[in-house]
Amino acid sequence: MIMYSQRWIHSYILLTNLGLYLSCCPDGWVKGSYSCYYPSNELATWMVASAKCSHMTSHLVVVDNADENLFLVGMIKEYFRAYVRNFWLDGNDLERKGHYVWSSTRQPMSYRNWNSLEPSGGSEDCVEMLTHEFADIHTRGKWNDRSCSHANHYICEISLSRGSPPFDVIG
Ligand SMILES: [Ca+2]
Ligand SMILES: [Ca+2]
Repeated sequence: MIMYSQRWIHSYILLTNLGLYLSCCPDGWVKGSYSCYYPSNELATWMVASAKCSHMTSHLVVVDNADENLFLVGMIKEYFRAYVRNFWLDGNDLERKGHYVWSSTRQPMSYRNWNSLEPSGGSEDCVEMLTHEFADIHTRGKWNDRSCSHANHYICEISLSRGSPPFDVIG
């Protein structure tokens, strides 16, 4: 349903290599306040999802605050019927058990939105957002640690340059 333009991605790579920054989003990406987001239709393990985002010069989504979390919930809701499972975020505790970091920055999570009784640990090392499975009006948008080999949807993120001119050019 959501497509991104390969040509646009290549232009983006070229621009970022030149040290320039984006103020608009590639085709098929959804524009937020500070980032572009790509919610996948396909299902993938956390590792594959992370690699897919890297391939698009992006990373799995890093959720910085409640506003961003709320935006993502709204974005998923808009295309709700296209999805069947939950969405991978960039977080995991693969390096140090119980020490959750954002994989792309290796920074600890300053904002967290765990569901009650989560993270439950054990063999569950990757962070998903509840949107479909285990999701109801109270838990939608909350986070759960889950086996990294589970097949989920995922959200990729590209940061927009901050302090860009106050106009939006979409596409
Ligand atoms: Ca973010
Ligand atoms: Ca869990």
